[in-house]
Order: sequence, then structure tokens, then C-alpha cells
Amino acid sequence: MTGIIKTVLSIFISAIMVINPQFLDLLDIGKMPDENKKIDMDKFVEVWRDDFNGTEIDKTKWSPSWWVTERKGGYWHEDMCRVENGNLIITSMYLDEPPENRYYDKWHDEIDFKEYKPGWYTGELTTQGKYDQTYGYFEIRCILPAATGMWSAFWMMNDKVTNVDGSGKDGTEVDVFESFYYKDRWWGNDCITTGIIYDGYGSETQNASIGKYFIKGNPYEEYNTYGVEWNKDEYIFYINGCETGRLSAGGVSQNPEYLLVSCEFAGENGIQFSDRHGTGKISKTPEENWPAEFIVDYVKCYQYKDLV
Ligand SMILES: [Ca+2]
Ligand SMILES: [Ca+2]
Repeated sequence: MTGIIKTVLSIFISAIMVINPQFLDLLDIGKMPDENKKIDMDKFVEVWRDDFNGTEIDKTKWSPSWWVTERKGGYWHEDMCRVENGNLIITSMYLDEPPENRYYDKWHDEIDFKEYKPGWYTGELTTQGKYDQTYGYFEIRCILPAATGMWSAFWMMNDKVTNVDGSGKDGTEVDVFESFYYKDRWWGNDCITTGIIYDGYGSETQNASIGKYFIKGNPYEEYNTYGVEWNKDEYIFYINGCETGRLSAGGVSQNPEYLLVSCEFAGENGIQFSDRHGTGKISKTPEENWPAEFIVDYVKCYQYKDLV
């Protein structure tokens, strides 16, 4: 988006925000982080971080792949994640020659190992079993992958997310950001989305979202921070330390949550196709920047000083 269009859109959106903020959600138009509501870091102390220094992924902090399987429209594979120049880089691309590893298809609960196939490959890291935390502030600094048909995400999970008890208190998927909107036709190119999911992923699933938010500058070329402050009453989301929105639907998770950094392709069973959020069909045209890189400078966790 050019600077002038962005400025005009910014003024337009600011005007609507004054009149009726909900109007933007109805139209599914991105909103701006509130520069008058900055996070107060004085109330926190840092308790965990990874700056991705060195030459390889720190396996004392992260495990590659939460489960190793087809993941939506592609495959997660450890080889797609690397540490380089102080960053974690998750690469996403089509591989005609699939990796030789075979994998256990836990997602479909099958007994036999299956072969990887030619397809779209990307990666995921999780702290599951290695680090989790209840409450605090969680932040990632990163550059988003510039490609249609996929998205990057910084999110949190608890193994009880699937427990259907009518609430999110037992555990909630907290999607600090998801980057669905590269070249989105509906004014979303520079937007991310933020929300929560609880009570599993079946017919009882529940979710809430604060909608789409614009990033200043170009999030596909510049570093920005995306964070969530989590206390027993609510989740407060931030972009570059400025508040975007708050959620407490269904009751806030009271249990420790682990972290995930990932990329995913739209689709199912390893087959890529356009799906929710208007993510779009993958295009192999040159302007789509394949292979796409999700570049993460750091992930940090803070705790409230009075809870340490
Ligand atoms: Ca629940
Ligand atoms: Ca770094």
C-alpha cells in the first residue's frame, strides 16, 4: 500500500473509530493500535527469552513440530527451521523432492508411518514440555512471510484446550497474531488478526476475536513486536507496545500455556487450497517471494513482579 493511500485510510479509520468502532468489525476492516495506550513494562520482570543467537535451534527451549504430520495444506518439517544471524528463520516453499523421513500420522490416529509427499513445506517450534507459564506478558519481534496462501503465527496453547466445559478457564488457544492477509483484496494487506479459541475444535468449539489490526510500516520487510498481556481477568493484546484490544470471553485460562511459533498453509490433509479468512490460493508468480521466510528476532516472556 502506498504511503498516501495508507494515510487517507488511516484518517478514514480514525474518523470511524470516533463514531462507532464496531462498524469496522462489521465491515471486517482493519483498525489501528491505540498509541495512547502503551504497555507499562515496569510492572513486569523478564523470566524467559530466546534471542536465537548461535547457529542452531536451542533444543532445551524448543521442540520442532508439535506433532509431526501433514499440517493443513502442507507439511511441518524440522528442516524448514534454522537459526542464522541472530534470527529464527522458518522457510516455506514447495518441495518436489520430499524429505526422506517418515512420520507417524498422529493427527489422524493411524498406526502406520507414512511417507512425506511432494508438497508445500514449512515449520513450527513449540516450548511444549520445556516451558510454560501462567499469566504475564509474552512478546515476539519478527518480520512476516510475504506470500499468499499461508500465514505465520505466534500463539499459546494448553493441553486442556480440547476439554469442553463451557469455558476457556481450563485452557485456551491464544493467537497473539496470525498473518493471513498478504495481498488481501479487502484492505487487509498490512493487517494481522488476533483471537482466542477454547472448548476444543469440534462442534463445541468457541472463539472470540478482536479483529484485524494494521501494522505501521511494512510488516513483511520490517521488524514489529506482537504481544499479549495475560492476567486472571483478561488478555490484552499489543502491537509495538500499543494496545489493540482485550478479550475475556468464556473465562480466561487459569492454567500454564506453552508457546508456538509457526507457519501454515491453507488447506487440508497436506493439500493446499484457499480456505478461511480469504487466505487465498498459493501463486507461484515471482512477486510472491517464494520461498517465503518468517524471520524471528526474539521471543520473550515476562511475569508480573507481584507474581514472581
Ligand atoms: Ca474448556
Ligand atoms: Ca535475535
